[in-house]
Amino acid sequence: VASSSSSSSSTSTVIENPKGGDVFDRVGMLSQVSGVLGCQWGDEGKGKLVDILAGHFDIVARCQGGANAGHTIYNAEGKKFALHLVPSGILNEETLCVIGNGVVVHLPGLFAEIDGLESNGVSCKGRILVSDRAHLLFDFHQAVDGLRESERAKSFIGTTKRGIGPCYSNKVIRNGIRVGDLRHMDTFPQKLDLLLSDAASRFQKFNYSPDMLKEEVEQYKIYAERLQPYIADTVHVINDFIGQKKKILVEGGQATMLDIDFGTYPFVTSSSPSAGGICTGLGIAPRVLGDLIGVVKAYTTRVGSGPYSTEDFGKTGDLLRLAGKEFGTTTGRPRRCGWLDVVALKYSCQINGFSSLNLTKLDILSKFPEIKLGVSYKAIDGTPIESFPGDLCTLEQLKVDYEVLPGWQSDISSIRSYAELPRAAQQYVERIEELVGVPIHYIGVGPGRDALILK
Ligand code: 2SA
Ligand code: GDP
Ligand code: MG
Repeated sequence: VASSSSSSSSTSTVIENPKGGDVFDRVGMLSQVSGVLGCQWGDEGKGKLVDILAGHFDIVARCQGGANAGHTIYNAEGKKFALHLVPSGILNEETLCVIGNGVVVHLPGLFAEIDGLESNGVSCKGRILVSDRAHLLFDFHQAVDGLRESERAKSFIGTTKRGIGPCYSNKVIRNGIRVGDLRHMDTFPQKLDLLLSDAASRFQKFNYSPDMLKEEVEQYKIYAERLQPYIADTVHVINDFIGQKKKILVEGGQATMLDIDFGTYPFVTSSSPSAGGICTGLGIAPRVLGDLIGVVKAYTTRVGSGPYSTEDFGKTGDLLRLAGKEFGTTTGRPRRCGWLDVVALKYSCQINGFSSLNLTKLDILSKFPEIKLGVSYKAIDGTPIESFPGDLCTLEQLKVDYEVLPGWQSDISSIRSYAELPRAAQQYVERIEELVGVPIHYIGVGPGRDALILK
């Protein structure tokens, strides 16, 4: 989970507020129930913002996805942590971390993550709750993920092979096993047998034997005992906290463009990483949702297959990947890179109703003499496309119109106030705000906790 970092990460958590007053004025004013969600195709830097905001919230909760997520954060000493299931509030000692009902939980992975955190001095005892309604993701789901991908031949999705789709499939066809089922180990073998037999009948290459069931059941008896103190009715806990006026921060995994409904289907994940997923994945009523912060990288990256209109296959893409260290946190896969897609960002803002945005990795654009913004789409016959297309064919064929802005070509990574940013960097930020109609309140200029400008 953790490793020491050679990056220029922070040794302090102090963030200057250019408007004066307490450094956390703005952050402290966030709504009682707030959320941090990805605007693009994931890896925008959600984990970093959640880690920074966590000190102002009583609970940090995950509502969807599973160990496909990879959130990289740094502690005050600059030590790097890559989290997958554990919410990014865990480094803040006062914060309770909740894994909600909408998450799919791979117990061996969760325990490995907890062990890694504990061995790096992060206490998890009494600080993590796992919903009894969350679905269990078994090793066999990961095997099935691989088998399904190999069946798709050339149109593979490029999943993380963490078993996410197969586990959500079982949830939806209603033969899944939930965390709460671990309270009843007498009926567990029968349930698991049904699940494994189902997979075996579907996939010839899936070897299922009575020994396999026996071994898995024995293993899960041990896991059930270990998990026992973590299991909770998190719907009740969260709503109780809300009743006591305590603050909840929701951490999204993946992002809107990978949403099962709104993303570039079928090249999406199997959950709802957009605003609706907060309600269904935690049991939070829509009317108590407050500020939602959209996290958007200053350029675009995507890992896995599927259309992405501003992808750059040349030098720009390579330079962004190299400068931005764009490799998957979970799988290490190189991320596809290109300029910011404003059409997709507007669509994401529409779906989520973001109150503000966090523009991340602005420092990575410092290398470019000019910077492009993908501002509109047109069909191959030149007809303007007014909204983000819902069908793959149109998406794959469309052309993007770009606006070209001047670069600033100077290192901005140690700048901590908006006023000190080069004018060209400010113009880039302000042009995005103008095109999208949502204010950018947070600007990331480095991976460390302190590398954040409040605007
Ligand atoms: P899955 O595994 O079924 O959810 O894959 C379906 C698609 O969703 C994409 N996906 C992601 N995209 C970006 N980041 C993710 N997390 C890791 C990270 C990814 C990694 O933080 O870097 O390490 O490769 C993530 N999780 C899922 C996936 O690429 C498929 O396109
Ligand atoms: P997440 O999945 O959205 O939490 O993002 P990831 O952690 O997968 O990927 C974002 C990467 O960018 C991580 O390595 C972060 O440490 C890093 N990062 C976040 N914000 C910034 C920033 O403003 N500048 C730079 N240079 N790196 C950043
Ligand atoms: Mg990530």
